[in-house]
Amino acid sequence: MTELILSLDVTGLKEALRIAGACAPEIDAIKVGYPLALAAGLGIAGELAGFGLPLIADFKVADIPNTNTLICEQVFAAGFSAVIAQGFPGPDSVAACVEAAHAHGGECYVVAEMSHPGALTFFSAGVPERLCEIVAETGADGIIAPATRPERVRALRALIGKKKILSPGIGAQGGDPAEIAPLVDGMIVGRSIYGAADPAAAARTYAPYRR
Ligand code: O7M
Repeated sequence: MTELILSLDVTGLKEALRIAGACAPEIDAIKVGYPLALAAGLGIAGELAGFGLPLIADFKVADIPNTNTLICEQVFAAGFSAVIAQGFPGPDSVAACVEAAHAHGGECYVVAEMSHPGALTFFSAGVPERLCEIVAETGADGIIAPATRPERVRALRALIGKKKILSPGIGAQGGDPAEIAPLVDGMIVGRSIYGAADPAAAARTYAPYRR
């Protein structure tokens, strides 16, 4: 099953609810990041709950373990079902997110490699591979890996086995859904859906890649 995760990076509450409502039948989850959470507050999770979809908090949590715990407690108390953490602060910081997520029946994903060109400045030379080891060590639920580099997704899949891969970079960043969908568990798509004149119709174009 390859899920379609709408990255709802809009900054107006009404716009967010309109797009989420229109797209809900066509998608499997909604990812909320800083643009919408900073604009609308963490209560956005409660506002979106009515659509009945899993809500992923993309706060790329990257602090010391105690602070990560405090952040994740807020995320899950607000009603999110998953959180995304950075792995580079180290295994104890990731473990804090994983423990908070699992204590609430939620999930934690770790960014293994980012999708933009400049990501290779630091997400290279064995770093993503080491981050996958941290995912295994901490019991995290999966990784974020770049749809813009399918060959890297294949390499990271070999390391993480059956854990989930959620993959951004499709559409606006050039990633091809036909190529990436068979490799991953979730396609993260933002602008090419929420920026379309008809977001629901845009979301429907991904239907052939949802297995
Ligand atoms: O489809 P887009 O390019 O409009 O949006 C992609 C979304 O995925 C957007 O919310 C980004 O912040 C996010 N993202 C990336 O684009 N690249 C990454 O490497 C990682 C993420 C992400 O979701 O990290 C959890």
